[in-house]
Amino acid sequence: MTDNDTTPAIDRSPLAGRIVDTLIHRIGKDERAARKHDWLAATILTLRDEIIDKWMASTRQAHAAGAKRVYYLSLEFLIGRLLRDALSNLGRNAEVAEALASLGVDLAEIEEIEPDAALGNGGLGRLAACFMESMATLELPAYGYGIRYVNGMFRQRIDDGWQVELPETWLAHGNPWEFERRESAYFIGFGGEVTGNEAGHVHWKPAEAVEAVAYDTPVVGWRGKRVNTLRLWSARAFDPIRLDAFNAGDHIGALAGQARAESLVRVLYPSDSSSAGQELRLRQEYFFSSASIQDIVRRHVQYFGDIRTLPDKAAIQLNDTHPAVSVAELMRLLIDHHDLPFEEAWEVTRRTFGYTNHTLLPEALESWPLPLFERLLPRHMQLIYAINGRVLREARKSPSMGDHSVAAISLIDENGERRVRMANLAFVASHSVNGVAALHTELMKQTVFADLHRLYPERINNKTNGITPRRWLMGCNPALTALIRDAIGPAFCDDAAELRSLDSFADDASFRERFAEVKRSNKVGLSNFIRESTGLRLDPDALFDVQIKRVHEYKRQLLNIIETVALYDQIRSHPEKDWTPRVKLFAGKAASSYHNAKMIIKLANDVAKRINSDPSVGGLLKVAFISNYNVSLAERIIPAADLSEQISTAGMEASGTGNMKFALNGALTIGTLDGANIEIKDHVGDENIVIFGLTADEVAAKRAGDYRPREIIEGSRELSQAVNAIASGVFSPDDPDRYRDLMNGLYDRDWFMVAADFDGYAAAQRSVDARWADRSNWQASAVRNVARVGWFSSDRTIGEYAREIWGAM
Ligand code: 4GP
Repeated sequence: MTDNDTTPAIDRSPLAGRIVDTLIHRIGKDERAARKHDWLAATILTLRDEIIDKWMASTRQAHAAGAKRVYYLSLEFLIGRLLRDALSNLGRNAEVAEALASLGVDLAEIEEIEPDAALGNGGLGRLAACFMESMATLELPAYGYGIRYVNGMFRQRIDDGWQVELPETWLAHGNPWEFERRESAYFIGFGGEVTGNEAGHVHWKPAEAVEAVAYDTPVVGWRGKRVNTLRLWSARAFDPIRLDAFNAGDHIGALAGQARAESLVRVLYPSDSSSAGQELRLRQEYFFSSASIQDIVRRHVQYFGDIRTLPDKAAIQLNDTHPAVSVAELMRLLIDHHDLPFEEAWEVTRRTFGYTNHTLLPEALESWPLPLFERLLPRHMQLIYAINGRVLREARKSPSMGDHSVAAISLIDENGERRVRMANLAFVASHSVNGVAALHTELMKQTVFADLHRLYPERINNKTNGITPRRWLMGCNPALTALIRDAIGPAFCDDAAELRSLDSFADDASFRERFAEVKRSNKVGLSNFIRESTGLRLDPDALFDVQIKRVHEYKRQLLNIIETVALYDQIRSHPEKDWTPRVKLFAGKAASSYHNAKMIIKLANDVAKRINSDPSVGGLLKVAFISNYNVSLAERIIPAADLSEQISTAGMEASGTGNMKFALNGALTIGTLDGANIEIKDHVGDENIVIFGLTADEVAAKRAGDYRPREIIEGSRELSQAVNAIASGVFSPDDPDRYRDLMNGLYDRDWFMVAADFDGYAAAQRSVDARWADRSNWQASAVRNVARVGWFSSDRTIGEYAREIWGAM
């Protein structure tokens, strides 16, 4: 940073002294040579030193109390940056900013260069991160377990409108947050054979093995009351180099073992709703499940002695089915290593596990070809057969279970190529199975788990998702936080439900004005960012209409884009009308193998290019696709949004959590009756949300019946004009056929009901225009949104998990 020679040492606080000391003695740089990354690392390491004391105290306390521990197993943790969060949760922001300033370093600037830890694809991974923070806040002794991917979610670049995927190198400058725990290493085997002896002891002799090594990151709860551990596994070969091979001249081959081990933790699979289907993915799942279960069992035996008391002292939550093989792994350890009889092991397992389902999309329901599973995990396959036998016998006893139901319950899918059904395994092995929003939970009972639900009617329960208000209000929107504190005092910082007191301020004109000023200044900030990164100039007084999330057909970015095109047509045909100036913002990544999602990104960019350069819309409409959507970008965009697009095909978005973040920051939702939108509507009130479109039942009925999208498109002038314009190359003159297939998909099938919902959506958008015209009413609604969504705090959600599933509170 700056040359600090002139900074007099006497002005420095002890904290500033500690940061410099860290810089010199742990980074090995003096102030003159230090670059921004060095200051960032020195600041984090200094803070980490202080966190360690609390961390150890937390562990000691849980140990002394003999407390039950919660283990959250997740293949994804989308944690984002940690410094700002940690500082704010420790209440050290001002002090650290001041100390750094005395060293000529700007805290905000170094916060900005902290890489995003993007170890997840989307909602499920971000939920895991919010949950980690809330568990620490509620002072639950909890561990998160996952994989330390070397390359997390890919970095997205937009080249000529196309998504290009680049490796994300979040570890390039090292990771000052983490501790490598060389002593916490486990043997993870694959393949080989299973033998038994006369005494009935089973022995699995794996053909290959790697070592799982733990890396721990502290997770600081609000007010620093408790610090929990996020333990991520990395892989190492037992023989990092085969010297015989090396000395014989095979320099590459000598390192193959290490390369194979590393490949296990190299990448996060870039898919959030289609199972990757690769052997490597199954290996990853087993690798982290086995390491985590071994660690949990070791800790329990060390502290409590008797493995049979595991369910009293440990609750293991499976974040979707990715860690479901843990069930078989625990059974294996209990039976083969701890000599429990099968029935007793099963009882321990079932009482220990809970399973959360995050999506009903059929392509996301994981199943593995049986031969693959058996080859990789022969002992686990035996145990799964044994579990299956037990479950099916139970099912057969129930008179209401016919052959069809028994086949649906089976852990083995016998239709076509035989496969192991991970969702069924997770379901039968858990004492609790939960959905993530009320509608989703109902649909779980009616659809994918209908038969399992009849067999075990007590098992399915709902836990509506939540978000941490520390990151998603206090961290990302300090101006709004200060305004709220001014109005209602600080109680909401400790309990988001207290936001309710803000409700009456919706009627206070002067408060509304200040509220509007905060929003405007956030919009100015975002506009500046967009101008700097794309060159596009935006009017901060226009309505900022935002859709940011993974790009997927069911989330219907396409509906939004087509409506944008229709609006563009209308503005051009009727320039005399009083149009609402709008900015349409998009951001999101498409899975690399998902063709249509990538075409939708290109279309958004093509439409943006055309509209933004057309003088005839007179600046009334601008469209921007912001590249590389991630947690930090969301933190920047959400506080600046006026309108939140939550327009999935009803029945397909399990919950959504972006919807909650926008409402908490004073955006109105335009949305379908899907996922948690329904509960958001119940909380904010019908008059403070814009709902349109088919219900989940109507979608199901249409799909089962005679849905004819072509007739609908042809019957709607606006829609057919927009679809035809796109299909005929108006937005892709360089390649007029580019969108023909995408549009034909709407005419011919339209599985996601874009056509059916178009008119309703367009009408809802015009009602948004009308609301926006009455600005004080709009602001009042925005204030009411903030005031009424405190319930969607992940503290509330975690409280429910802790009491109703984990028995840990
Ligand atoms: C997501 C769901 O699509 C989203 O609706 C939900 O809010 C989120 O989980 C958290 O529960 N699912 C995934 C996934 O991210 O990979 O299945």
